[in-house]
Amino acid sequence: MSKGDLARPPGPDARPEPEFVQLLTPDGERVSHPDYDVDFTDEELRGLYRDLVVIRKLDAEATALQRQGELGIWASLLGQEAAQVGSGRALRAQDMAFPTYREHGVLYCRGIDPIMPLGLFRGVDQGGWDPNAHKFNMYTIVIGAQTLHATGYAMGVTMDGKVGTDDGEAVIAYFGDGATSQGDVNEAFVWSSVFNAPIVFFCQNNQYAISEPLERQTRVPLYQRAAGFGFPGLRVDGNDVLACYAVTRKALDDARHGQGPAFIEAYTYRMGAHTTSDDPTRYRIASEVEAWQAKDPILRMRRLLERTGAADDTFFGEVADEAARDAVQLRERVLSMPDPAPMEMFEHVYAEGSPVLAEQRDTFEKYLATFEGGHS
Ligand SMILES: Cc1ncc(C[n+]2csc(CCOP(=O)(O)OP(=O)(O)O)c2C)c(N)n1
Ligand SMILES: [Mg+2]
Repeated sequence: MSKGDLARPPGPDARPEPEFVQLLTPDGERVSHPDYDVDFTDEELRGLYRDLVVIRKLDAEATALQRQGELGIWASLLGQEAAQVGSGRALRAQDMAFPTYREHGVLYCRGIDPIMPLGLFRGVDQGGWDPNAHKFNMYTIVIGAQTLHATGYAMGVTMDGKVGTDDGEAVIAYFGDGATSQGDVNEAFVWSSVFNAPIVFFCQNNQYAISEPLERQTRVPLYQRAAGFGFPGLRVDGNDVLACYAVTRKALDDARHGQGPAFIEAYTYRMGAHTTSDDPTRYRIASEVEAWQAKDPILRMRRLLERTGAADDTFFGEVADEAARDAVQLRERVLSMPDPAPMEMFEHVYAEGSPVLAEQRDTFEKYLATFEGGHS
């Protein structure tokens, strides 16, 4: 067998549409599903549309800021807005979320000021915030690590007796398709399953782990992995905000009532680069991206609102203006972030300090002192 025989199955543009839960087609047509038919009021639909537009705009602004040298790096959510808004709006106030580095939309839906993670990407702080204050854990860059943190947290929720009622707490752990190959994630599945932890594993399958396509992570649909661990798994159209909301709400409610974990595979597509350090034209072709643009999560919501008369041009114009204003504000606030003094990076690393850190601190301090005028 030659190396060329390690053939890949067809890529995500050539594969037939997978089976998944869908409530809104790319044409903006509302379809029903026997298990997940949620009724949304016109106001709720307009609210979801607004969320999608605002986070896309904020995300685009952050990408522009990085391109202008104002952020060190940015991980864009372009294309994944529906997965994030749908699941993010499905969370109840008492639920706890564990994000990766890309969950800006979930963060926004939690009611958190979108400026919060920007200090991390600008390099002026270490991205620390109080997870309990927002019920939103810190951004986690170590692939898959947060699934174990979330599992431990969820086991703690059970031990605290906060499971089994309508106002019980549930946990959601976000991760990507690539992360499913990590040992941590598989360990999280085992632990959460055998301890019946109140956790929803929300996998945004955006088809790539940097340049590695899905075919290099799995030969079975990801959601089918759940069965082997002993909990339900399902696939949802990740570009359909209504379906993402419906399946996540149900899985969270089942978890809070003591029915244990669930795995949701949100089948979506990363329309931009992995991060601003990446050039996706090196590993994927334009026609693939174009095929997914036709399934755009925002476009289909707009079509639905137009089709049903739930919104008019005045509304669409107002939302666009609001998003633009939010983006300008975000920019102004990023530009006015003060630069920290160089030595500040050693603070808040450990609550009680550490000998290794102290040594690094001393070395760096001596190094800075070699410059004329020392440092502040
Ligand atoms: C443990 C670990 N290994 C490798 C990396 C480098 N890395 C950063 S993002 C990434 C790909 C993640 O892909 P996926 O889980 O699909 O998430 P996505 O970025 O597509 O949202 C890798 C390998 C890392 N951050 N942590
Ligand atoms: Mg991915």
